[in-house]
Amino acid sequence: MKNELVARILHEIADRLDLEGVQFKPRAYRRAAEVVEALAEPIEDLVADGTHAELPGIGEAIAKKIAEIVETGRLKYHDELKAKLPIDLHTLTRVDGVGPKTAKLLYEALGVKTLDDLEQAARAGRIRTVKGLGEKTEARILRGLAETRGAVERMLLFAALRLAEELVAELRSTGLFERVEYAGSVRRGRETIGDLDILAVSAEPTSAVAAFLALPEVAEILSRGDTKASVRLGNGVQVDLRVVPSESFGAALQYFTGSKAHNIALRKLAVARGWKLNEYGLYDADDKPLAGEDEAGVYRALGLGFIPPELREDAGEIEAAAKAAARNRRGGLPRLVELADLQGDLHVHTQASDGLASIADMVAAARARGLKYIAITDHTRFAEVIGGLNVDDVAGQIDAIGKLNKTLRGFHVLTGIEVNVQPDGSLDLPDEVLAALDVVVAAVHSHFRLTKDEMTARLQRACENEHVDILAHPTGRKIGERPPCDADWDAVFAAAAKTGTALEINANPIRLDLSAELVRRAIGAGCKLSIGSDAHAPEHFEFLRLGVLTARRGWAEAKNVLNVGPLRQPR
Ligand code: DGT
Ligand code: CA
Ligand code: CA
Repeated sequence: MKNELVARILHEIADRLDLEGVQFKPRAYRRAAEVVEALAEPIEDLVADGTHAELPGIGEAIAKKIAEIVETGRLKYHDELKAKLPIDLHTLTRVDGVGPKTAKLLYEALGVKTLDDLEQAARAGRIRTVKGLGEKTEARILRGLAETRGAVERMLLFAALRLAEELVAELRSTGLFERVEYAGSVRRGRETIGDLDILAVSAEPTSAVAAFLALPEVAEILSRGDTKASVRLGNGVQVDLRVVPSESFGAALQYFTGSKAHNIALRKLAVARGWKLNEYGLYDADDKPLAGEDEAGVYRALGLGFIPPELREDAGEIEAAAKAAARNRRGGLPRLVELADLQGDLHVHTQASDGLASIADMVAAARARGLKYIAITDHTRFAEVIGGLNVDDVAGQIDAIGKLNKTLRGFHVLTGIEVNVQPDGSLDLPDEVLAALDVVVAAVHSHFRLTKDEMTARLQRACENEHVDILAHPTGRKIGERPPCDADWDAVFAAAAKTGTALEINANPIRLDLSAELVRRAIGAGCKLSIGSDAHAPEHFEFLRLGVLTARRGWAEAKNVLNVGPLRQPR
């Protein structure tokens, strides 16, 4: 689907119009981009019957432009704007410390057009020579570059999952396959994905490979064989397909799911018994097959409980799976939290701040996903969010939610707020206002570059406020855009555990914050977790799935998660 492409071009038009000093128009393009980004269905389907013009915030002119992008893959108007300022604005502005204005400044002063140019300029110490920028900016850009480099060639998990599922569905619909599954890092739920690995069983491998090569997304064939092929899609993503015999499917799924480190550790276990493990199966010393058709069978034959893909990083999961595996299918592995365990979402926005929908619309979408409660946690009115809530607005929203709750059966809306944690750790709403709300989510939205000690004290102080229930997106990182802030996480987690403040796993695709590594440490420190969508549109409840994958990669069980199970009586 082309939603991402359309949203990216619209965002970039907004940035470029901003730089030209154009009024109002940038806002319209930005809103249109957000609407397209939030869509669950492919934009090309809406364009096909013209209904994209009926989307909220999309006027006639922008609707025409969207149709042009969908039909031709580009937009003349965008090309004209690009000709005036010929730089890779989208990639450059992904670097922490580089906004559109800085990018323009760097182009005019130093001729920086690409990420490579930026890196050269930063390394040569030329950025500090530009009027308005300095050594501090240069150092920040150098740090940011490392982050962006790592992610630019990799895809976010959300996009990768959608793509993998689409490709698998398309292959299944050809009728040429007995089985098709995706493997690799996307199956393990890693936060970024290098390429997609698809595994299949087919009675006619040659036709099966041909069907893969004929998929409409394929732009370039990288290699082809009788039972495997690699392609590059139009969006630049590489996809590998392997067709295997059905008696090897489980072993191949295990092998190509990885991780490599997990596979190596597993193979050692086989070798220690004088056996052999590869993508075709598990074999004894006489080459007699012991397992291969089904994945769990491979683990069982090795004396292990089934290890969920999210845990396969050689981080203690094999030792855990070996414990008491004979008596218990899971061995000593955790009973990982599942999406179906979640009954609520404690981080939701509406159009009262920077969301796109009403409370009622968000409630309807949450119900449709099987949730039983949500907390409305709009932003306060601080500098960066236009239209956030002030003290009077909070009172008004509490009233409105009270009335709405009277009309709902089997669903409850909690009142809440997302308060800003200021640099000294205080909050931007007075305690008596916070006391009147069911849920207080506290989050850092500015001053990310305090020293480690300052940031630690800031987050600890936020936890220590008795009204704060959840510390949202604790590290502030944006994958590929902004590195996590520097804090003594064990000290922050200790404060959270002591005060009963839950730590959020923010499920927004670009955040996934806490990361899986920090989730595991937070659980070790005795903290509760809250898996929050941070939804700004009805479709965003889908993000919860990413939050659950991240929780699972951090070894989280249902009992570690606040929004599992029915709502306990609000205070
Ligand atoms: P990615 O694509 O970078 O996000 O990460 P993966 O994990 O999908 O890695 P990829 O696509 O290179 O390979 C898919 C899986 O195949 C990998 O997770 C484990 C397996 N694999 C690849 N190369 C090796 C290897 O040299 N040894 C072993 N044991 N397994 C390998
Ligand atoms: Ca891969
Ligand atoms: Ca691969």
